[in-house]
Amino acid sequence: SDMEAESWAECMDVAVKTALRAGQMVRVSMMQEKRVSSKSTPTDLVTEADQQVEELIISTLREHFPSHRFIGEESSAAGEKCILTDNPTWIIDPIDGTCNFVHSFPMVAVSIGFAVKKQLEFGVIYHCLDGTLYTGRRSHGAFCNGVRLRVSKEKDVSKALILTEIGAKREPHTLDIFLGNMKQLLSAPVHGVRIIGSSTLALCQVATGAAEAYYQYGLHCWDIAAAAIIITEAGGCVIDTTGGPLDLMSRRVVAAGSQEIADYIVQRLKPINYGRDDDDP
Ligand code: 2AM
Ligand code: CA
Ligand code: CA
Ligand code: CA
Repeated sequence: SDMEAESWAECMDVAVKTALRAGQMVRVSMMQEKRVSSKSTPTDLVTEADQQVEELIISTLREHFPSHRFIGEESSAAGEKCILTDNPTWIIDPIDGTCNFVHSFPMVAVSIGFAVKKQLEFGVIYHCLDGTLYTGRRSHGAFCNGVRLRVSKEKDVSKALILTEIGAKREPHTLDIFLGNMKQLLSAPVHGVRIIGSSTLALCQVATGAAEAYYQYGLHCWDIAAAAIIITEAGGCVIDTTGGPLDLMSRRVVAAGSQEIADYIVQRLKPINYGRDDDDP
């Protein structure tokens, strides 16, 4: 209803303010000494700041919207099911690019997505170090610092700049698939491949048209929720790596400016199977 649409706009205002505050906290923490530990593997890093920033975001949002549900990377226990219900749900990555954060490599973002009835309503991504704010709201377009975003119209993969990431799992088998996919792209040949260390900021580059596509296997719902609505609203295509519709829990995504380049990735690259976010633990 109109009243509901109105209230989601209010949620988005709160999301923007909260992302800016969280981003400020990330900037400050980045200049201080970091306490780093690892989670599932030695390269799966987490810092005190990840937990503190998530705590700030969730407590702020919960104060405004006590009946809503919250899914956040650092409050989702390892191996625990991550279930998206029909209830209004906030999907939060407090620091996307933790490894960058640890090294003070300036590609770090706060990502806040919001879904109702499992449909994304809006997303807010704040690039903490250059102060760029990306937003997208269903049926209202996508913006970067207030400027309307449009994806690249390029259809030819040999003229594409492609982005991906390397996850924390580095088993020989997954590395072989990763390298096979690299070889496929580099010999297509695409113009270039970039790995910037932040899934959400990489996805924002697809939304602005600075890159033609992004693909990744192994990410979680908090890595894609906000970005998916931003790219869709910028006219892009966000799908599952099987070619079907995006499934936030599938841990796979292909985002592209054009269907043609998305199809190329679906057809020519080999997915790595990491299971689902909502798998039984
Ligand atoms: P994070 O920094 O929030 O953990 C590079 O590591 C990018 O991929 C980051 O955006 C990171 O998010 C994300 N990422 C983390 N773990 C991953 C995994 N297992 N598979 C794929 N991407 C992952
Ligand atoms: Ca992480
Ligand atoms: Ca992330
Ligand atoms: Ca994170």
